[in-house]
Amino acid sequence: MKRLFLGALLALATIAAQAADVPEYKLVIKDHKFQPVELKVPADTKIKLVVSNQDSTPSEFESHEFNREKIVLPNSTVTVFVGPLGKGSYKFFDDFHQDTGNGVLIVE
Ligand SMILES: [Cu+2]
Repeated sequence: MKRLFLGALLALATIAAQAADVPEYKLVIKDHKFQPVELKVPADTKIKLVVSNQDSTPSEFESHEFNREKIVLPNSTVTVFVGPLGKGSYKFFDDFHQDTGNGVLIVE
């Protein structure tokens, strides 16, 4: 019984450690624009993008270049895992506000 508990605890600790290893980056959507417009992230590394929409209208975080698409409801936050990506620039946009909502991941 005790051994089983210890095993479960170790498994949980391992999961927590793996999650903590993924570097986290924040993007804010405000007035249908991304802040920052250019986000620098490390090459060859899986990253966690936390996208917060501070507007009162829904947005859709999207990128053809790193192949992600996720709706961000008003005053809500979503998590998007990206990469690992090679060095370069990868555009992303707000599919619902393409005239203003544009940004780029600078992978270096
Ligand atoms: Cu879309």
